[in-house]
Amino acid sequence: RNARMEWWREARFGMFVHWGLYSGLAGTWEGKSIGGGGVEWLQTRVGVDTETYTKAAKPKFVPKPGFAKAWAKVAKDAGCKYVVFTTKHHEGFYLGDSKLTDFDGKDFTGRDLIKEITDALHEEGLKVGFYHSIIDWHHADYDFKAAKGLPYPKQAAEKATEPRDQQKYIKYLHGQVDELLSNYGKVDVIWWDYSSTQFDGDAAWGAADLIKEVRAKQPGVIMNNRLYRRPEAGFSGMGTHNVTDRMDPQYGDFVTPENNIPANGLGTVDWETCMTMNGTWGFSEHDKAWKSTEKLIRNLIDIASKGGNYLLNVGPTGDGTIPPESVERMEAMGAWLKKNGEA
Ligand code: FUL
Repeated sequence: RNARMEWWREARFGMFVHWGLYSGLAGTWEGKSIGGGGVEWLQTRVGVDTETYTKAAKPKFVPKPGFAKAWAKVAKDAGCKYVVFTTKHHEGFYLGDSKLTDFDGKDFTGRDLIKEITDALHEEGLKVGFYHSIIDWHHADYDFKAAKGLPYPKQAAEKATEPRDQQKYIKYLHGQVDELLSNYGKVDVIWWDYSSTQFDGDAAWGAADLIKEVRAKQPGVIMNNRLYRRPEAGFSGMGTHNVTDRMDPQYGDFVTPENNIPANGLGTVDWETCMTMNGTWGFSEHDKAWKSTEKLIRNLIDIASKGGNYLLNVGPTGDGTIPPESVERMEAMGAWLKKNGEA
């Protein structure tokens, strides 16, 4: 474990990217803002089924040529050592070319977008992380009833009369993870998202097997612990309670609090704070509440000084453009790091 964690412990700064079908919708449904917060949840927030959602979202998701190179450059110039991007978010849309579904980049755009992004990151010498959602609002066997309490689009639930077989979904999830580890060369991080308090991660997602499968295929991969429920590890309301003395490699390698790191850090536990630059992970045309560059630099110093990594999010638009406000902030952080001899 120490061997695979070495680069990560030195890295300190990474770029997070939330990009999917929701990006083109930009936090707007039927001409109105869906409100603040994570607009990548648009489908559940407005309650629609996949068909309705896809019809609106697909025409607005049009990746421009070379978008991935631009991402890689922004990250590199900012002094990031790694990039974690959404290979699939809760909506279920897979950015690559999957044999297991046609709800993917290849079928929608004719391109394997995961490959484009991964190649671009490798060219810049950046480490590659895959955020992969274990929640899936699209898959016909994703059992939202078994997934007690995990949000699921209401209208979709009403329409779902066919029985669902979570075992089939688990097979699909594991199969797609295998594709992720087979098709894009070396993977450095898998960032699972997310199990919740109610779950037995093993029964719901085949969590223990998933971790074993990843390790068998690519032993160097570093994983977060969001496959499990509290208190074993897991999604702890984005906080850090209950995880400090419980981080065991069988649950993953690091924890992912979003804030509130105690003054002395988290002892021997490896952690990474992920954060938005405004108030949403996915792109919103309404959210202009950008954190100041000074604030972001202070966060980086604070987190690094307590022994953590800072995974700072950008949410590109439907054509893959990182908003200028984000680019500007990333550039300023890079300039600061250079001046202070860190990049
Ligand atoms: C959460 C997700 O539900 C959000 O949409 C976002 O991806 C955040 C980083 O993690 O669990």
